[in-house]
Amino acid sequence: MYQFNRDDYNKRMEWYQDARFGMFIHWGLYSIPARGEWLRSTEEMSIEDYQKYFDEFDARDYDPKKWAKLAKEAGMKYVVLTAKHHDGFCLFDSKYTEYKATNTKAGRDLVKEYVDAVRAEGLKVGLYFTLLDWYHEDYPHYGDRIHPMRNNKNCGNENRDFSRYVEYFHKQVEEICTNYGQLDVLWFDFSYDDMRGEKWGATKLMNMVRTLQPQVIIDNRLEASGEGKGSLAEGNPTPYHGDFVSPEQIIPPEGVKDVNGDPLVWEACITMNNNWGYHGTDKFFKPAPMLIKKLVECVSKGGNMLLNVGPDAYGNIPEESVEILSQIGKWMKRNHDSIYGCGIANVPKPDYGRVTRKGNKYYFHMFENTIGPVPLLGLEKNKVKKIRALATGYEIPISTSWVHSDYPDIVFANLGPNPVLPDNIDYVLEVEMDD
Ligand code: H57
Repeated sequence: MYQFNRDDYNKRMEWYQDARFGMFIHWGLYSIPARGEWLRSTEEMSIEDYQKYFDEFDARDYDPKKWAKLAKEAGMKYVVLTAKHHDGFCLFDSKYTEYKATNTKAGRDLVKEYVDAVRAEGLKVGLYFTLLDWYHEDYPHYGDRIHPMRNNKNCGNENRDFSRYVEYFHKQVEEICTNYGQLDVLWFDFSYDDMRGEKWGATKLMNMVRTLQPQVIIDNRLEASGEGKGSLAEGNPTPYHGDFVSPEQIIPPEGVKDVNGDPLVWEACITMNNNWGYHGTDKFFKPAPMLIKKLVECVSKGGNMLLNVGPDAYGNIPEESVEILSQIGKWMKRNHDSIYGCGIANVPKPDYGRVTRKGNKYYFHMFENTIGPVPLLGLEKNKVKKIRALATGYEIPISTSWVHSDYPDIVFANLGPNPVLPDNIDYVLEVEMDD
């Protein structure tokens, strides 16, 4: 039986909290209609009408080595791929269903190739697995809040046996935890209404997962969001509590804390445009400079960012995403010391940006310049050892200007006469303090 242990937990979470930046990949049959991964639900589409995408799916350009390289070059440390999304279609070769990539024109286990490729790049391997299943006949149809057949009276639930469904998906999770070597992240999605906790057989499921993959890091979605923030603080979470909080499409305004106000581990998952699965007309991509600042925001609040891409029908990551990732990578290359292994700095947030910290190094992220010398709030004046421009390593002097004589306790940096920052996205000052 799995028993929570604080030391094991801290150890398990080390790489994950150092990593800070990962890639989410949503890919499946829904990438062909290209109207988002929920189209079966939003359009109340039947399995029969969806079948044409199964018949067509050929993964023509699928090359997970390319995905992994892209993630690595963007500075990401881990990748999470949808092994199965709500439509029930499996990218992996499950022996418990026919509804899988192996039986399409793709004709092979796509998850196998993915885990190999991601590992080969030295990245941590994550798999997403949905708790919902709109294909399985024992999953509630009529009257469920989101099932495609929720309004179809002919899809009543009289002959459905939910326990059969639970057994089915537990078996699939067992396959995932058995057939692909060591997994680093397992991302369950999601609980709602009474579909939560023991309804999913959560204790049994987690005991199995923890036995098969003792080191795997698991999200918190076997519970509904917001549940269980006290239990980790008290050291007696439910076995299915999970290892991190998973805010979706939001960066928590004040980070995530337990009932005692102590920081919890969290990861914000964010789409690059406004859809997880490939979307043909959603071109509302977040600019790279914005995403860099949002990553910094996550780290400054003690969290990770899991940034999504939605490969197209053939398996190609959209051009827009590739371009954005390469811009992020360019910044990361010079500034990753202010991200990896960093967290909450416990100094006031400056007007011009944010602060991250690793041990005795503070990273002052400047999203815009100040008028005159740059205040480094929260630092003890006589303990500053040196200040460097992180991207280039050059020395930044402490300011001795008369203009801040009214603020004798604040350390100011002197960036020189140019009002334009050398990096107009995020110029990072690395401040090393005496131990
Ligand atoms: O896989 C991606 C992301 C990581 N989670 C999935 C999405 O497809 C969506 C999960 N939640 C979305 C959502 C938004 C509003 C509520 C759910 C009944 C229960 C919840 C709702 C309706 Fe809605």
